[in-house]
Amino acid sequence: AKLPKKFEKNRFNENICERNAPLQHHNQVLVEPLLFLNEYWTVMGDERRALAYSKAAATIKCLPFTVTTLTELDDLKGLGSGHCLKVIQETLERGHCQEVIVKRDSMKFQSLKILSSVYGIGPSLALKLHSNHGVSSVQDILKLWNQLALADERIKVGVTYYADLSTPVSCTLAKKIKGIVEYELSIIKDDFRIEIAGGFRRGKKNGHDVDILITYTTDGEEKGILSSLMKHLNHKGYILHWRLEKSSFDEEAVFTRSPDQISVMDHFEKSFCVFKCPLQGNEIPETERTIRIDVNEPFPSQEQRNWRAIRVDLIMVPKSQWAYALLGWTGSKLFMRMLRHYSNAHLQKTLNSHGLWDKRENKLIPAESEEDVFKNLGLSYKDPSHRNF
Ligand code: TTP
Ligand code: MN
Ligand code: MN
Ligand code: MN
Repeated sequence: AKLPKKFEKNRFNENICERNAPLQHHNQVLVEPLLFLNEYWTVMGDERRALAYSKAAATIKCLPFTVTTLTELDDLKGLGSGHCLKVIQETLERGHCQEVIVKRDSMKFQSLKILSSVYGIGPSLALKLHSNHGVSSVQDILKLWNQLALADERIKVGVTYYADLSTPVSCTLAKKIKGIVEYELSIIKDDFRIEIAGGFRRGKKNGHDVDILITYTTDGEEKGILSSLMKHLNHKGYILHWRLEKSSFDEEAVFTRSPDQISVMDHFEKSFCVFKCPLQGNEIPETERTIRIDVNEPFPSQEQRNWRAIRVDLIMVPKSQWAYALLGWTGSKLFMRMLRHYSNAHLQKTLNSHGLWDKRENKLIPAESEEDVFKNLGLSYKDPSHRNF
């Protein structure tokens, strides 16, 4: 096989955490069907299969050249068992994959995709609504609202603001939200640090939400601030809905009781919010003027509406955990999964958003910055823009 001279297969395979996954890569056509199948199985509730496609897509994203023949992929780690390769082969040969076309048209998939995109509805509830109640759309949820008796308050919010919440959030709006939070914090107590994490920090132009991390100069100073911040934000009319989660961090519980668990859940004090974000006239996207769903409490009419609903995650972090929290909340989810596996299986250390635990020495390894975290893992530093696995 003719591989570009610079590409060293052994190095590429050595440690997958050392790969670089940029947003713009060389194999858009190949990655697309793999990402679709990842989405398909996520929506259908088969996480294991979804993960296999997500890993295969990530491997292709990291290649520094455009794949033209299957032999160029021989012996590459991360492409999974035969099925991912079949999808790749067919895409190389025919420019598309028949399985994707068939699955894309599946009514069940289309219904579940819409349902699980509603804030508060996950894949399992979506399946229940579809199979037991014949629900296929947001309109169906509205029609059957009383009968379905959905207890989770978030679903009501998710349905009410469905059009807004399914419109991508721009980087500009993310920064506007950050500015609002920053201002209210500065009134409460100075000397904080605030950072947008998530996809925006990885260089994405759009996101489904805004992830905001906050810390103060020393551990403990952050106590009580988040409730106070929510009071201020509510008072100013910035909040449509929120759910506060108390901090449940306990060193022993987090690091020693289930050291092998590969989980994204963390124990920070946080607020899952739906912001009422003020808009300038030119910031109201065209789509919002046409798609709108009215429930019991309808929107003000479009003419009056100078705001939109945006999902915002606010996370309060004790200073000593900041570096690990920033890494964890910057993601991507697959990158963090890879790092946790590597750390656990190859270093005998447990990594999560609170810290890095040395299982042999039974102690935490401190870090001031993300650079420190990478050093502690024995890896070279990776810029957020290369963490788009
Ligand atoms: P998301 O906001 O779900 O994903 P994203 O920002 O990468 O993409 P999008 O543009 O669609 O918003 O999660 C951001 C990161 O936060 C992700 O790497 C997982 C992490 N995370 C935690 O660490 N703990 C949590 O409890 C949750 C909900 C997310
Ligand atoms: Mn996000
Ligand atoms: Mn989020
Ligand atoms: Mn391994």
